[in-house]
Amino acid sequence: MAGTETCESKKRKHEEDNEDKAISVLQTFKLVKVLKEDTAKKFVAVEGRIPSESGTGDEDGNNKAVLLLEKKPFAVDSIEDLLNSGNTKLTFVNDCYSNYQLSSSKPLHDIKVSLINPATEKHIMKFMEQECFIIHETAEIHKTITLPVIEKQRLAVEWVYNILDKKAEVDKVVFEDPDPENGFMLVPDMKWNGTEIESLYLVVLVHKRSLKCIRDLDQSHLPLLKNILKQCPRIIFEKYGLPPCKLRMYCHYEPSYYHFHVHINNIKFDCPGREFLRAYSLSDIIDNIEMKNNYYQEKTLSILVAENSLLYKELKSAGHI
Ligand code: M7G
Repeated sequence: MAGTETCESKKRKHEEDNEDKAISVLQTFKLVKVLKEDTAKKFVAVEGRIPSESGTGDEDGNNKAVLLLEKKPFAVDSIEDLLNSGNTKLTFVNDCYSNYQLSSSKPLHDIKVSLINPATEKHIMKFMEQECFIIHETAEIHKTITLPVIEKQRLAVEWVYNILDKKAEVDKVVFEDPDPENGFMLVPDMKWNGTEIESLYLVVLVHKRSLKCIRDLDQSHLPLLKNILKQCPRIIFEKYGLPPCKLRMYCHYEPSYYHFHVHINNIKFDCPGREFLRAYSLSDIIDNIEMKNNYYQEKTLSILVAENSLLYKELKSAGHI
């Protein structure tokens, strides 16, 4: 018994040390440039440098890093607290209209910070404001241009394998179906804080590692897709009380990460990436494959290509742009 306790407390101490380390890393961040800013969404993505611990950084010993900062939504049930929580200055008044500047010390004004360290050029590109073009990707373009580019330059999916292997986010897993063919893990997306139902966002990661994206899907994957479509809404309703008719379930094409996954979010949530050019509804995917086995191998798919990407360069030199 005493041995178990010592083991537990050692584990806790180790976790606390890791947390302290992760927090102090954030404090060493030096800003290089703004990659993208969205004042309406109160979001900014910046590139910076962080001293490398492994000695793998640049000549100054720094890693490239990407930092994403986003103001969190208001907690409506604390509005009265907020109004009484700090310095209030009147900035405008006319008839029944008035504006105030309220500086609150309440956590209502917390900021969600995401750090990618070390960040690759691909990460930096992903968050950089860029000119984008629509390309109609035929099966032939996919085979001869897109696939070789993906092979050369895709973002690592270590974070996915860490979840599937239970090395990361272990305490966050909402549900697991362990079947290697038709099973999956359901976890909160890192974009979501896990509490506000208005912005509910989960991601389904399939166990089958050979599946990369919707282009790989055919009728042999229908049991997997139907399993996700059937189980996830039920689990989400049981855990979060949000009914199936309030859920958006879709895949991205092209995705950023080539391990097959499904996005699930609250239809109320105005989340990035739900726009028609990238989002393919899971139920439509199932229907299309049921009608035609090789639908996604043959279909021309519209994709958004960023000007600074290798894909853009290759498509341009092949005369597709
Ligand atoms: P995607 O369609 O490949 O690319 O989706 P996108 O990021 O352009 O949408 C990957 C999804 O996985 C996104 O919604 C990410 O927010 C989410 N995600 C990315 N990472 C690195 C993690 C992670 O480490 N943990 C979790 N839980 N979600 C992640």
